[in-house]
Amino acid sequence: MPDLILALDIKEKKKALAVAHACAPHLDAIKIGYPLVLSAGLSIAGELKKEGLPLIADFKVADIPNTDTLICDQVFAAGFSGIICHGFTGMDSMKACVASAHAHKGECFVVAEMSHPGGKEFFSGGIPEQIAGNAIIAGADGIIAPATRPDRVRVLRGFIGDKKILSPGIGTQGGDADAIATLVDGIIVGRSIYDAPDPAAAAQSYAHLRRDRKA
Ligand code: OMP
Repeated sequence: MPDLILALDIKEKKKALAVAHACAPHLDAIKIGYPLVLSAGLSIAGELKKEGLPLIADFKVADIPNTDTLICDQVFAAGFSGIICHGFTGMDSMKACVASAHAHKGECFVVAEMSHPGGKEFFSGGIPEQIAGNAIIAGADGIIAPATRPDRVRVLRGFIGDKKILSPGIGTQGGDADAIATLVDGIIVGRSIYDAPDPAAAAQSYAHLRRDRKA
């Protein structure tokens, strides 16, 4: 059963910290990216770490290897334990992100196929399969694959074996958590939790899907 990863895409620092704190008992990890870091600064990672949960940096890193390394090294130095990068940049760029992650005892996840409607325009025609396969060759710890298309997640699973699949697109984007839970290792949920009238209760509503942490 999958981990529950909160996508904390809130711009206001105070609100972000409050939502993280309220939801923390019901989460397995928190993912932040440009929306929060651009407004609150990278040091927000240190504050969120106080919740005692793994922190994933969603910067969808997509550059030449040297720049990727410069980005990833700063991310891990700030306290993150995982990074999301793109795979269309090629094997050398992916390897740079993986090397930085593993040098810091962190994890690297590669976007294989995106969850939004436009994600089908270029993440199609065998490309996601190729990215997923290359991500594994590059040593990545897993891929990002769309909860909005469980059939595609099933296909991509065939290319990555027992590496992790983290899956966004649940709730607001239309994906069904129950339909995807048995196929993936982590479900990523943002607005359906943080925009709910009671974010903690919304996070708790996924409890039946989460791995038994004591098992
Ligand atoms: P909600 O749609 O609000 O649940 O948020 C989904 C989160 O997952 C956001 O942080 C997105 O940036 C992220 N995401 C996708 O929605 N689709 C993708 O294909 C990939 C990601 C991601 O890499 O996390």
